[in-house]
Amino acid sequence: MRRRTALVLALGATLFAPAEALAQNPKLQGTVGPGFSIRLLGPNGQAVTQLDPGTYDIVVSDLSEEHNFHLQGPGVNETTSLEFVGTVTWTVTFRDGRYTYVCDPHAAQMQGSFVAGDPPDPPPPPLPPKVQKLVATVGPRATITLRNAKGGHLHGLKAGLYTIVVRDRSKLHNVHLAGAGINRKTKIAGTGIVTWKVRLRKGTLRFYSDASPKKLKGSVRIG
Ligand SMILES: [Cu+2]
Repeated sequence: MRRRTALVLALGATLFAPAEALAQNPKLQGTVGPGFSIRLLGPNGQAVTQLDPGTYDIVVSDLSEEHNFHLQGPGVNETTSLEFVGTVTWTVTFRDGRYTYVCDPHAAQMQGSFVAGDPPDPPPPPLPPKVQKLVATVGPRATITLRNAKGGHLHGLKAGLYTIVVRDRSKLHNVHLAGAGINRKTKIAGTGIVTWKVRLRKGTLRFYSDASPKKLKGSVRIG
């Protein structure tokens, strides 16, 4: 045994610089359980938040049957099973990117993450919900429509905030929107343009003229 080690070391010394031949993968210590805790510590005993890309040995102590340790990110997807209790070592190579470790059944409360190298910027936060625009038109002939801002037909809408531009172009008809959380109308004899800001709820939004509610009518599903 000793002879073999010596031989490997001698070979290593000729093939590599000595420091590289003896270099070991840096070690990280992952622990999950026994309570609702999950950790990944670096050689200094601090939680890992930033690493250089490269190959690491991850020693994972899974201390609970209720929890697992799942490490995921670019090029890496390692997990202990839920029932497993014990210690495993994974040799993984981190490249530039973001990595997360979670207990899968309790991912909301048992999770952590770190970055390796110089990852791409995180995606921007989601924009506030857009107020969508609709256009309701009655007249000048005996027609009523509810369209999107580009004049396209509606095939169902999502519940949410809407600006509805109401174009009443007929002195014989009005626009009446009812259902899905609203009930508003223009005057039959009047004409003009008004804008209503409304919050549409799930249901059926009906639009019709009160002068001819069976002929000038339509509806759209709000889902
Ligand atoms: Cu868990």
